[in-house]
Amino acid sequence: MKVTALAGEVPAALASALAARGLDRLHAEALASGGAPVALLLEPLDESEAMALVGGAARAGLDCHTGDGWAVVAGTLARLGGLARPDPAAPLPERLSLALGRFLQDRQQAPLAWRTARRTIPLDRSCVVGIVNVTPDSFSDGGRHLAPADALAGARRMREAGARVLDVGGESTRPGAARPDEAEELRRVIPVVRALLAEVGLPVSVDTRRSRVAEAALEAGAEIVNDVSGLAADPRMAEVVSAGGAGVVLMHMRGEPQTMDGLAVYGDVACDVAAELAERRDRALAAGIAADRVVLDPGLGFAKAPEHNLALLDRLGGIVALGHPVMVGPSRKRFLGTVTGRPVDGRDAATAAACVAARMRGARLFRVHDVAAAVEALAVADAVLGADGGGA
Ligand code: PMM
Repeated sequence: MKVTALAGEVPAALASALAARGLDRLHAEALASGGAPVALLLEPLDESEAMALVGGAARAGLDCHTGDGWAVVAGTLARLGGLARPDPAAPLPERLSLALGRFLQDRQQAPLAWRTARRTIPLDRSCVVGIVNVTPDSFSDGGRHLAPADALAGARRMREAGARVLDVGGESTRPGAARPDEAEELRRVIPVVRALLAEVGLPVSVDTRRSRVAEAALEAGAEIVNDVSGLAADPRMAEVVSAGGAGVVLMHMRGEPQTMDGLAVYGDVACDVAAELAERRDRALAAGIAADRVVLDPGLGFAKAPEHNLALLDRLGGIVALGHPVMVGPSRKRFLGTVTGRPVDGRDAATAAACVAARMRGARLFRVHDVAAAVEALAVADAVLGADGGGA
């Protein structure tokens, strides 16, 4: 059974009100976290499970709406905890209590750090990931970093501007782009990974769907694998990530970059993407990748129409609730052009704004081209959230 969070909000106001009235801060935050509103979609359900849920929700003081094979339960986190607790007088069917227990456990993990092959990256403040595309045809910066010397100069500027990770990619994943063969991808990526490690000193992530490229980059000293296919494109990828102890970004996409635009059909995009990412995450864990190495990404622009990207940013809480740090990559993408009317090279302010919107909904990592603009905007967002006890 799938349990999908429909909303997740910050109970910061409640914590502040309690703290201002004399409760110590930790106690106030613990109480306030129980007051967080939650709305869960549970499906598929059979009739007896739906009946049990209606009764259990009423006893726990939760709203419950049911239909053919599904139910939505809404209320506060504390009351949802009450529903999930075993009640000997009226036990919930096991499938239901297990699914609710898993949801509550995931949601509580709220990791504030990301383990990679070489360190733990703290995420108590926003982490900006600078994009180093070594491709001749990437949609926004294609060709700019093709020579290792140029990649290095760009990466140094990103470090000065506050990037904390560099993401190196040798394959353009824009819709319809032709794929380089493996040898060509290796030839583009590996010298740049080596040069960045030797000269820039930031953690390096490799943006690839090929296990051989990931493996060679990890051997060269990279510590994160950013796989836009969510480990689906190459059957050996999960093993390589697991064996290398690498951090991994599991991004949501459907199909291939060549076919994805035709697959942007969703019933409810935020629910569908969260559920599909949860499946990718479960497969990664089953392959031996440790949970604290996993970051999730909604894949803005990948099998998404402009309105899907906006809905995903607004309802990121459903992905955050899966219990892993969340990355977003809105940088210069078409949906920002649709909103602002700006061409690709005029979308950095819009990118920074999208990062802030995502930060307010709980994202912690931001993959961008213009690092300076995003770092500055996110410093303000972090300060605003920090002012209320840490935020999402
Ligand atoms: N977008 C692109 C490439 N890689 N990786 C992650 N994790 N998230 C993204 O949104 C993402 C990505 C495409 O953009 P680019 O061509 O400017 O790199």
